[in-house]
Amino acid sequence: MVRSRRSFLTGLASLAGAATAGGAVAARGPGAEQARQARSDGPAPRPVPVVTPDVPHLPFEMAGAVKVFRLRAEPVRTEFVPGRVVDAWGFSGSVPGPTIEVSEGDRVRVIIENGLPEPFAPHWHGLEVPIAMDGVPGISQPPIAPGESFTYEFTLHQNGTFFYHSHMAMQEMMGMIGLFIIHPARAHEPAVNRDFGLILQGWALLPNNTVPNTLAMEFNWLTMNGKAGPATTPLVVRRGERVRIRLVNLGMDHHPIHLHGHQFHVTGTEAGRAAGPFTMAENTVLVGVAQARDIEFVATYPGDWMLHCHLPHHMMNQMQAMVGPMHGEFGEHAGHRPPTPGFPQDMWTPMDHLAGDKPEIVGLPPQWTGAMMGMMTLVRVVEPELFERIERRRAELGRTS
Ligand SMILES: [Cu+2]
Repeated sequence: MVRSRRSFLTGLASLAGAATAGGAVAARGPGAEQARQARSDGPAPRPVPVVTPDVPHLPFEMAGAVKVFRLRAEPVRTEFVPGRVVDAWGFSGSVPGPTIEVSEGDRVRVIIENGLPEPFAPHWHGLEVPIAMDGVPGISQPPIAPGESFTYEFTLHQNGTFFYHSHMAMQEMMGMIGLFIIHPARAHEPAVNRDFGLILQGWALLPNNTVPNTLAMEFNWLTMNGKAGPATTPLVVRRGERVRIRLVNLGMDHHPIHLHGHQFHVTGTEAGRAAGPFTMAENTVLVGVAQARDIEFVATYPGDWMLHCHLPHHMMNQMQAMVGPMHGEFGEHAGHRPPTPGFPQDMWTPMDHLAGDKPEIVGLPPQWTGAMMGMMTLVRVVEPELFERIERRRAELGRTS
């Protein structure tokens, strides 16, 4: 039987009980539900499923007690924003690759097929697995030749934010990474109501080229889950909910990720859950290359809050095309010219048409896209009514990621 994303969610939800009763959480204020759970002698709070906007989950089937995943490394044509076509490499039709979501204690088998035109092997970043399963070509195994496959199998005794990626450096820069989320049997406390995963990537794409230049040292497209602002999908939460966002970086630059309007705590790294208590509040966390950072906060303040890399060049799209008098003459912002011709400092570029009509942007004001570029998304802290409206629309569209 093939287990879909939906059946995984159902399984988690049936275990979750009160942990997902978000409406009650909002009604009682920040942290109330978590505090109740901590005192309760009832069923242990179970983790909520992770949501990875714009990236699908990888389905699995059961072979006895083993969860069997099939993953194909292959070229993937994608778009960072509508119309910006990119010939990247990814897995099973997605860049980044589909999210593998499992639980501590699971026995997993991943059958990897190499659909690339060159040899390849995938590494399980942070996982403590037997050396034969480590995925390092030439060391732990021969590279997987084009058209061939290799089967990895191991038991998971960790939990946290992990990821898989090609262990060929230039293939990493073609996009070959995916999340590997391992939930604990019992949710870490205080339990979160929402759990998101975002992969941070940088790309070098010359104008009129669709193939990333993996040798370049200057990066002009910066993405979250394979999308650049304003095509990133906002993270929508109810006011009062406790939220976890898992940030993973694989590329050539480090990214200081900043959240507006709230303070958060870093509760985990690429090695799993950090030891509490978490006493250092921050609103900007540096996510270095090959690192993961889990941040958690209570969404206290209603509003549409930016979550973005704070490196100025990472807050723009294809920056060389924006320089000088070219900027401001075309498209939606025709007629808006920089106050000083020849200087690129004015980056205001409304481009609402690039955001589409996805449920997660319902209610945003016209021209909300004017400064939404690069490695940037929104955390929308909304009241229950708007939340339910967005969820209903997502359900109508069959959206689960
Ligand atoms: Cu950055």
